[in-house]
Amino acid sequence: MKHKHLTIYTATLLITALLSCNSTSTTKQETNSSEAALAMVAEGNPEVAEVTAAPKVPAPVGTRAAKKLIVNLVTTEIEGIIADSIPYTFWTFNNTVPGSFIRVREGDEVTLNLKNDASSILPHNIDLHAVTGPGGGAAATTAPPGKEASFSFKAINKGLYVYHCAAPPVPMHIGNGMYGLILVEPAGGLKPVDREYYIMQGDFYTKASVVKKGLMEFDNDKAVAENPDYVLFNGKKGSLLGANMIEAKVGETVRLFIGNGGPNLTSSFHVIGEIFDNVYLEGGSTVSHNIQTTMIPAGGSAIVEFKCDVPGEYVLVDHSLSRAFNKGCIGKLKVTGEPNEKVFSAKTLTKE
Ligand SMILES: [Cu+2]
Repeated sequence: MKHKHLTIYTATLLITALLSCNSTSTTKQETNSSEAALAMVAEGNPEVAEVTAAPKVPAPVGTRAAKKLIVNLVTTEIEGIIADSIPYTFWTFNNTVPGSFIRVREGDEVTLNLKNDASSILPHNIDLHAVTGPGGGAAATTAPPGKEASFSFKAINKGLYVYHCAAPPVPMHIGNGMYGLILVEPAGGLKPVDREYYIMQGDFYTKASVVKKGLMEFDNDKAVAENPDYVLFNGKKGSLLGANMIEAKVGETVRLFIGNGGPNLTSSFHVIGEIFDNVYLEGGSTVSHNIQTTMIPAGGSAIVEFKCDVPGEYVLVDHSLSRAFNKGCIGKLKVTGEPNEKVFSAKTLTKE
């Protein structure tokens, strides 16, 4: 017995030592990663980056070297439909909620040009969480209506980051839809998958506009109380339903870039009938496996990956379910292909 105890004790010590050694080296590697990205030289002439409206994402960076990129965004104040033919005054980056998806590689040197459309009433700017520097670029890019402002940054930390307008009052600018995602891919790129989609959750607080009959606009009292009328994927009820469902085929791997613009609520992101094989927690470098629901803070993100094993319609929700079933936070992934009855069989047993 004594010998057995000693063996278990020795084994425990060994495992503890290995684990602590591993965690030390991981930390060191991560520190060196941003240092390595900082040292990368982005050569050649600047190129205009491809940006996309949700649920589409730009092409992966693949194996290309670090380069110089130009990202052009326009801020606008426009009327759009929030739900059931109800118009709402959205404030946007590139006329969409969420704003355009930006995809860069670590080590890239990015010049961001922010033009505030001449039809705007207020100044706007951009704070990118992927930026290391004061305000994430907010002060540097503050532009009155009709003006343009620019700044440059080097993408030194890989991950999936939120960007948003940070002009005061900030909750109002975000609450009107001024947010989006920027992905900083690692050198060599993320592992290829069959399908990638861009989805952002936001909470919306509405009241009747005094400017135009029937039009809705931001309600500050409801925002302060954190009691939204709508919680939505991609800025519109039904944006991922019916003809707008995202799609995949049986056997394909799917990667979702999920963001939460807020301005207030934390999301409990879940896909009914799927288990996430991989989740890049909070959009960072820690990858967890076999996750049912992942928490996405306001101003945060997650990358989720899974393989589609059987056909059907899979419902995307914030698992704070009143938001899904009463406030609009619901979407669908349609998977087509052959059934696999080993994985799932819908045969029901009837009792006489
Ligand atoms: Cu703004």
